[in-house]
Amino acid sequence: MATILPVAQLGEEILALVAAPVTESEFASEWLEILSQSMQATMLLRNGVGIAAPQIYVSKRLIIVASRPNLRYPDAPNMDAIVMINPEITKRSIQMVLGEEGCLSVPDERGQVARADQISVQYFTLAGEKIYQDFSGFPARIVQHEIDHLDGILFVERI
Ligand code: K3U
Ligand code: ZN
Repeated sequence: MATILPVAQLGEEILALVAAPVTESEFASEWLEILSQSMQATMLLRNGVGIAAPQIYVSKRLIIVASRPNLRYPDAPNMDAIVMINPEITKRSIQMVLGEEGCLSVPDERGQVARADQISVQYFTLAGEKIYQDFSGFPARIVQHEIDHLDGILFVERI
């Protein structure tokens, strides 16, 4: 069974750091597998739709994105959780959209954030396979929010 991890809260130093890339020797490792399972279990327990490694006190470039329909985004797609390692946005639409965000690290606060409506992302899987994938709407918003965590940025700084 995966371990539920504590989530770093607003004001803690780790959330302001730029996270280090996952190295080639870490791909396909037991450590990365266990880390991603614990992140996913923690995200699900807290009812989140995403999580980034720095939020559980690991300053590494790994995120999980798990869109599902919710009160604010009833038409959001129900996606299997995607683990993205060293994700990079390679293209973003000029079109920006305002949408509500929350954060497991910022309790009881929601806000309207402008994000690119469509993005192209390059990332690696746990096995080290390089993936190119396009996202739009709510999933694109989650990806941008989580990559911000890797760069030490919280959504409240974008309101
Ligand atoms: O499910 C949440 C939610 C909040 C506002 C609108 C829609 C859904 C809880 S907050 C959440 O899941 C964060 C998780 C975090 F903080 F760990 F990254 C992800 C997120 C929610 C909404 C927009 C973008 C990202
Ligand atoms: Zn967050």
